[in-house]
Amino acid sequence: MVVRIGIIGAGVMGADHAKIFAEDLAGAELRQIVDADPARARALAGRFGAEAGTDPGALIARPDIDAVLIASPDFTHAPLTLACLKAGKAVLCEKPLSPLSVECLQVMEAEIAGGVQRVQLGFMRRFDQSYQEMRAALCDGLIGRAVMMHNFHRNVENPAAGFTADMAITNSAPHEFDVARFVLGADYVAVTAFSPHLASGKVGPVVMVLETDQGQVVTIEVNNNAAYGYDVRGELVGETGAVSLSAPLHSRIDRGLQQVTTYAADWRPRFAEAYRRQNRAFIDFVRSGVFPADGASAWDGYAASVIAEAGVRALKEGRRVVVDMIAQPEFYRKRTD
Ligand code: ISE
Repeated sequence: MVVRIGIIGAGVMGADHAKIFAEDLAGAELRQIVDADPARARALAGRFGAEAGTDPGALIARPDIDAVLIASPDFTHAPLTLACLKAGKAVLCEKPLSPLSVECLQVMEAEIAGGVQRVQLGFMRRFDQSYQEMRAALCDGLIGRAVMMHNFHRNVENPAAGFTADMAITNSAPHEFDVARFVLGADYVAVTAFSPHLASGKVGPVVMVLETDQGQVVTIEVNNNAAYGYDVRGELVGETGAVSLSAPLHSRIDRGLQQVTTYAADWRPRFAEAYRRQNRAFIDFVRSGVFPADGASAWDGYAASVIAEAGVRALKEGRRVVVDMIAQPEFYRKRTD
């Protein structure tokens, strides 16, 4: 079965997903790309021989589209996911599912009411080889019981005018919130947050300390104005050993008494293979109806949103905030554990 895909949003991530579905994966066919900007939709659709449009509702309603990739602005993710569920379409939604946990709950309620799991969330780091090896080392007992996980997430500069420290928590940090849950198999119980000041007046880094329900500590630094390059690092510390992430490195220049390696300008090269694996898993999910073993569900989207809200409050109020999650519904337990 060829999975016929529609993409909502023709920005950076819409374009990346369009290329993956159109050129990198067998079994997927790109039918339509819509964007609020008709010229942007036409330009991207034209590259891949897909139709262009501006109306997400019309795309979701098309009987010749099986599955929808949502890559529009964060605040549209939950309403569009709900529309897809109503139309019985499978969805791969870019993170976050919503910046508001209450909207994630609405998505979960709608999915549960439909009785079939259809929503996969774009937490692609779960499919990254380095995080997978980190998790496997822990599961295989190579480092003993996990004690701490340290995470560094640095972007060259923040994405757009209007970016705030809160958005570092609701838009960038969800990757770490999710992948640390994935690696540790734990949930969060509390968070504390700090934001050192930058003399440049730009949005400063946000540093969070999270406590898990298994007594571990997770540290997260998100710096959206690191200036020097896109840099993601991480280390999982166990009682008898530790595992560090290692970014793929294809070359190194030695000259003038120096050894030089380069950084990419954004996250796409670092996680290119993870995106391909994630989207491959989504295609398999649409065909088989079996939710991907490593995939992030609407429940995982909710978990990331709840911790993000607690992180924003912790930063604003300058105190430790307790994380208040609902119990995991049976519907997600059966399929994702
Ligand atoms: C962006 O939205 C992403 O999803 C990237 O993966 C991340 O590195 C970046 O910080 C986010 O703003």
